[in-house]
Order: sequence, then structure tokens, then C-alpha cells
Amino acid sequence: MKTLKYIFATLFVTTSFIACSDDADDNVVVDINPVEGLYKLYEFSETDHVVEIYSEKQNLEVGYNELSIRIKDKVDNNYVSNASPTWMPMMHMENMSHSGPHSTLLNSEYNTVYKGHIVFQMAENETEYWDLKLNYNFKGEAKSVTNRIHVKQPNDGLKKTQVFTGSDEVRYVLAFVNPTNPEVALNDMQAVLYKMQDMMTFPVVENYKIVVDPRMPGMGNHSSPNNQDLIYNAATKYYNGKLSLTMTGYWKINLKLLNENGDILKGEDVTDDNPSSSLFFELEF
Ligand SMILES: [Cu+2]
Repeated sequence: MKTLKYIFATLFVTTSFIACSDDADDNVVVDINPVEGLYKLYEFSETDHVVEIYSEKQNLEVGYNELSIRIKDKVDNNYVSNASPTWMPMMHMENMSHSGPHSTLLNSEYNTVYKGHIVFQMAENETEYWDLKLNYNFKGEAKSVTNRIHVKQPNDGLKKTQVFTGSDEVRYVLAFVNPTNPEVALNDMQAVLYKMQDMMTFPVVENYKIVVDPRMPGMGNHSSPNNQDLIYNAATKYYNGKLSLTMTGYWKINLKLLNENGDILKGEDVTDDNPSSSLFFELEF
């Protein structure tokens, strides 16, 4: 009994101690790495600060790229929380320049990490390249820096981005977001849809619908049950639905894009005579 009391007493003291030390550390971030698991793709060094760019992927790739940005003060090595950054990706082609769809940059759950995404429509090549202009505040001064970035074709060679003209003569960019790790299950599916207003301006397209018809061309073009079409979410600005994958292998996710009136802007039904839509994503797992 004495031993038991001792154990309880020890436990109590230990617990209280942990609780106290937690309180004391409330305003100090200890042992939390806000960019844990991400690859640092770039470090753009300026005189008194450094801009860091992180991604879940090891390269910037054609398609949807979710990026995290931090700005480090070189004097005290602290990351700033009042930078209010904006960005503009730009591709310099032989005969013209254009931007690509990009979200705003927002503070994440950590106030020193700014998150957003860019959809690159094209990869760089020997004569054509991308750069990224960043505007932000550092110590009360407005900064603007432009740096070269490298955009590659994804290694798997699968189509996850579609740039096309709809039956309404509008240019659209549709990019696959999720599932990044597909499973034999009913997967949450996400995509982003932008239209090309001009070379520099790509507004989010709201309230359209993307019909989903996944097929396995290698297996009699069979489908899967319980898919849910992608519907626009005004809060997140993503299109969300469900993607049913009944086995591993190569899947062609046939798509149809419908405007708010239900007019088909791009894509066709899959039938015996028509094995695939002209609008699609590809997955292999
Ligand atoms: Cu281009």
C-alpha cells in the first residue's frame, strides 16, 4: 500500500510538473516544426532576409502545387509573421509571356507560414522558363523579388491537368488535387477549375459541375459504383466529390464539365462506341 501511495504521489507530481511547464511555454513554439515533412525547394537570399519555399513534392511540377512560404530575418533567424505576401508566377515563352492559375497566400495554422497553390500549365524547356515574383513586407518595407523557378513534367507521365477551350469558347484550366494517395475505396476527390481571362488573369470558376466516370480501359472499360460528381465549395474554392476505385491498376477518370445551366462545356459520355471522354484525368496505383 505504501508503494502504491508513493507511485500515485510521484505520478501526481510529475503530471503537475508537465502541466506547469506547458503553461509556461504557451507563447514559445517548442519542438513543433511547421514545415515538417515538406521539401525545401528554394531559398532566395536577400541582403537581410531569406525567402524559403516548401512543397510536398520534390519539384515544382505541371499541375497543382501546394506551396508553403516563410521569410527569415537574417539578423535574429526568426520567421516573420506580418509579411502579407502576394505572388505572380510567369512563364517566359519564345513569343510571349503568360501567368498561371494561383490562389492567394494565407497564413496557415502557423502565423509564420504562408500557404497557397499554383497550377502550372506547362513545363519549362531549353528556351522557355518560369519565374516567380513575390511581393511582401519586411520590417515595414515593401519588397518585390523575382526568381527563376523550375517546373518539370511529373515523373509518372499521367495526365492530371487539362487546358482546353469549352463549347462557350472560354479557355479553362482544370487540375487534379486529390486523392494524392488513392486507395481501393470511395476516395475523397478534389480538383480546381480556373478560366483564362487573359494571359495574366485566371479567376476561379464557381458553381460549375464536373461529372466523374472512372473506368479501367485494361479490363473491359469497367466502371465503379457510388461515384459523386464534383461540386463547388465556396468556402474552400475547390470542387469536391467522391471517386470510387474498386481495384488497383490504371484508371482513366472520364470527366464532363457542366456550367451552372447544365450545358456541357467539354467531355462526352463513355459508351460502347466511345470508350473515353476528351476530358479526363489518369491515375495509377
Ligand atoms: Cu507557357
